[in-house]
Amino acid sequence: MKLTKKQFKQDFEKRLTTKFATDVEKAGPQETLAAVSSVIKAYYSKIWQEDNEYKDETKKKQAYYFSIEFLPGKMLKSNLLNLGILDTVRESLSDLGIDLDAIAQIEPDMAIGNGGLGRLGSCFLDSAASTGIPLNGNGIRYSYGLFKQKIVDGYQVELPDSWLDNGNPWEIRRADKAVEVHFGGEVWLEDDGTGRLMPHYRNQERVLAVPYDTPMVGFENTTVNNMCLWRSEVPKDLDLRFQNLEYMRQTAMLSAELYPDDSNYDGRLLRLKQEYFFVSAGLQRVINHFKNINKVPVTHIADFISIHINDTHPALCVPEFMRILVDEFGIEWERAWNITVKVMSYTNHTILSEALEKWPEEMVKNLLPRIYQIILEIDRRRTADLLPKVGAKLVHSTRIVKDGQIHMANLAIIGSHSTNGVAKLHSDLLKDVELHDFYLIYPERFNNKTNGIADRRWSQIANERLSGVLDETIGKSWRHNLNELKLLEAYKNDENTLERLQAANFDNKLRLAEYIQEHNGITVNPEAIFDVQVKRLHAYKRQLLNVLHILKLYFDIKDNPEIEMVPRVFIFGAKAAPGYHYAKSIIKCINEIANMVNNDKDVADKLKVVFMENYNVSLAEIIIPAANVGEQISLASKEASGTSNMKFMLNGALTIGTLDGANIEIFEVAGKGNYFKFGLTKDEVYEYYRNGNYNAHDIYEQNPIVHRILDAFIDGTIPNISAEGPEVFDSLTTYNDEYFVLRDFNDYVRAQKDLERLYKNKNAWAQASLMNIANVGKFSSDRTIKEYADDIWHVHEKK
Ligand code: CR1
Repeated sequence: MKLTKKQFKQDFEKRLTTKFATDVEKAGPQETLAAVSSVIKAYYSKIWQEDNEYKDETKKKQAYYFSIEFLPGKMLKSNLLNLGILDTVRESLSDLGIDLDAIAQIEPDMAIGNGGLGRLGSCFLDSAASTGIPLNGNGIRYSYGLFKQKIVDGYQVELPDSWLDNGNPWEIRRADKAVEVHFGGEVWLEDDGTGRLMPHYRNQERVLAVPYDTPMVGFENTTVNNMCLWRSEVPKDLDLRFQNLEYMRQTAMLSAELYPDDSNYDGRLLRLKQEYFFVSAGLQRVINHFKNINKVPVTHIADFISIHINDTHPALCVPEFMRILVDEFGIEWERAWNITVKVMSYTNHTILSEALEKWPEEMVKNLLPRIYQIILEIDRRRTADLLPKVGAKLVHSTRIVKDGQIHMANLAIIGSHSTNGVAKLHSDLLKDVELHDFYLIYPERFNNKTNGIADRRWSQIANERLSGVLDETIGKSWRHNLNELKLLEAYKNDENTLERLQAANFDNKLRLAEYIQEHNGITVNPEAIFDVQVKRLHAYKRQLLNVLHILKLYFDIKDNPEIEMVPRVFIFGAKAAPGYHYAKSIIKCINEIANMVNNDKDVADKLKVVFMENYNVSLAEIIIPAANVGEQISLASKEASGTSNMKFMLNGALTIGTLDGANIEIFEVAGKGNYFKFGLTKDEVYEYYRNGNYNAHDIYEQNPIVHRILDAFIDGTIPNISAEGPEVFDSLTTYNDEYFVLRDFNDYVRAQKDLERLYKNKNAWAQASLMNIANVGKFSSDRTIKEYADDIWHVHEKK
């Protein structure tokens, strides 16, 4: 949009008066932030309204991304950037003595997601809007987002994230579009007089679902899509019999809290309730909108909408959509089923078996009696249909209902026309191993969509220094199309460019060093290698492998304080699920090792270890641009894709990583010599599984370095881990090292040495860094979302 400084200042000052009864001089930072946001909202609202009208008039097909998590982070700068007014607003505010960056920093992160899965959803919504693809989000407006992590005495402590305390300037509450969602009670079927069986209900619990719309503003275009988040409330006309405290509490709880774990499942009823809540509310709204806009029979709905099931949490879309078509529109079963399969598509995000959702039949039956009947009927008809075609074995292994449980992934695959993984390796594993039986039955449904990132946030917003250098070197076309970064390759031997790229990174390191000084009280040397591992804490991600290597370096120094070594700062950021005991023990160990190393005089500044509290999207925006090295060291086959790996690459960090997830594709495009690869391949891992011949204890016995490092966990060398140390030690020895940490240790050390050697050669390192930036284009989520739009949803870009 076009905006002059004069206009903005006028709008801003007026807003301070009309909305906050104050002025530039007297306004506090919260008021300033609220007034700026409110003015920005007015700017995009017009575009939003027009785009909605355009969509309604053209009646083009739209896609809906159903996800129980989103992780947008802060929105102010991203909205400014996308509206094309970031510089104008920054300068205007600066004229008034206000620092935009300081104001932006106090906006709370919108953190209604756990990690990669939620962040991917937000990258997709950003990219869809920015490429003109009509894709809308549908989720839950949790009053409390992902917990805030505090480190107390080295331990993780969880504090509530009440992110809505000061209001949310971006959302619009649409009370007029509220719908009801029903739970429990009894259901029975009665002939409606025409021979059709219709459901009748008694004693159902009613919950009001109120939508809050948050705009997804496209980058310098006229598209504004919607992220609809549902809040649970008590219906205003509620029958007095239901108005008891327990019911009120439960209803409020429904949208109160994000489930703080994306990898373990402990069968909480509330979670199942949340899943049905946003699925039912979302589908009702989508279908209501379809009815209002299109004067065609609902049997044509697959030409107008696509519903995406993001991981299994929204898999109830399948039976709920069937319920609406069959019970409410009276469509005959077979026809309804064909429509449902056409409308639905599903993404799998992990092969970890503990994350595969299964719900006890009893629970589904009691909470969702009609949905339960529908699931049974889907399962019954499919079994009858397939038995003669594929045989009992395949039918059984792929059934939705078995062993007293409802298998949600099976429901999602069977009820949709597309199942995709999130990186080549992961999609292959789905076809060849994890979902092989499904692949035999429905080969045409399986496909791969390698993840991507909203590159504008991770470069233009998070790394203005680098962006500036890129503009000066290759022009600005890369800001619209990340593939244009390829132009940078021509400068691979240009010393001046290499220097400026490294200088930008150095400035970011200074910024991070300052943050670390302020928050951790640790002084780090900005000349050191900034070696970063930021992601959820999980055994399969192997933060522990990183830790063992740190201990190795520490002992090298202790043995020989004069040793030559490129100084290193190891930086961790990681939240552990509150109930994941082992992960929390690792956090404690990292913090105690950090204390030990950082305060050891022999070490001086050769080695520093920093655990950064409360890793989240906005902290990532400070850390990643300052990194030299990104650690992507999961056991091959376990990390479905990873997305921070792409963010590091975009910011010029080199990856040290295993052949896992999207690392493989990153290595392919970064080119030889520009990354550090180590460790078992997925085939080798599966070979061990087949043979059952991995023996971690042997490695402990036979490798003196490993022996010494592991002993440090139990012999008092590392202080204050008398409970956690033995736990870690046992996990690696007695319990045979589930994720092959010890098996990969030597090769990891080797790769780390290669890395150090390259870093000593400043020019060669800078070239490798440049090559990473130049070849990152593939990992823009603009590319990913276009593939979803073309291959799965068949929705089209606005021209
Ligand atoms: C995967 O672990 C992937 C993201 C987004 C995660 C990670 O490798 O990048 O999804 N899976 O696709 C997940 O959270 C519940 O599963």
